[in-house]
Amino acid sequence: MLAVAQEVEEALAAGRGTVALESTIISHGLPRPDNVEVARQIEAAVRETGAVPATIALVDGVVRVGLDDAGLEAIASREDVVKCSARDLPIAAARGATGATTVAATAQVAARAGIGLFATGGLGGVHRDARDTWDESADLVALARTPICVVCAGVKSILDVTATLERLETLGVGVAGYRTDRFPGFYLTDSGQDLAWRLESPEEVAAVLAARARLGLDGAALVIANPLPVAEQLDPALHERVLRDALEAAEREGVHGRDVTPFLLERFRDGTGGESLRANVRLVVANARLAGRIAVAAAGG
Ligand code: PSU
Ligand code: MN
Repeated sequence: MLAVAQEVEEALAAGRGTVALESTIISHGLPRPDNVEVARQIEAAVRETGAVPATIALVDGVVRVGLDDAGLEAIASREDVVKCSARDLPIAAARGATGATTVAATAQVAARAGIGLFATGGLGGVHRDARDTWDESADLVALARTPICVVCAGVKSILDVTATLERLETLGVGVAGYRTDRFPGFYLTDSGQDLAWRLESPEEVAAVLAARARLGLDGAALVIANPLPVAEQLDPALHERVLRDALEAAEREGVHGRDVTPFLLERFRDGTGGESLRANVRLVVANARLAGRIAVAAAGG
């Protein structure tokens, strides 16, 4: 039920840098038909650093660690792709279904396969109406018990960022800014929240990962928060406007459960004339590149 691609298996056996990539961003986070091209771009960004990409997804009942081009096509274009968090994977796998893995599912599968680095766009977290809805992404608890390093542009800006940072603290998930003292805001460079730790290079991140392992504190994830450069962020005023409309629409239409995040991202795309999409692609590619560089440094250069 779990198949590691030959290239990934060889890289792991040789101790080469390997980077896990999630697939929900492809199937549910980015629009067709360009999403498959973006998936290839993300993999290429990892390869440029000398590391090996391993996109993770469920294809016809098999959890694949490393997809070939047909696998990427399937996840990007098939109509029957289910968004799978960790809890969904066994059910979907037993049924022979095809599914895309969220951060929660990808992180857990990657760690099982022995992969130490993971790149995504923005983590899931605490939703703005969580006091009433209890909507908090399973990404948070999964990271609390998964020994992996995740490179992301913070958490999605549709969320309650302050509450999400508090939850990450409670759950024992390490958070450090990459060349920044401020927690990034996904589409925005800066979420407005300060960070306690700042790391300056892939080597410095690799040293933290080595220390974590030596201290036996590798039960939980380390989040490396990598901001978009200011010149590449979404216009903050536009962001504010579209966010308000998107949240109102979700409430009006009674969207809930795993549909919330894809719904809000799609509203953002429409409301910004595609600007949010371009920012999302830029940040995920940048995160894949940084994860590759960290993986190579952690593997000894
Ligand atoms: N990052 C992106 N786009 C996405 C996601 C992350 O740039 O679509 C996905 C990830 O798979 C993440 C999921 O785990 O959104 C969060 O969904 P939820 O809020 O339902 O846990
Ligand atoms: Mn949710």
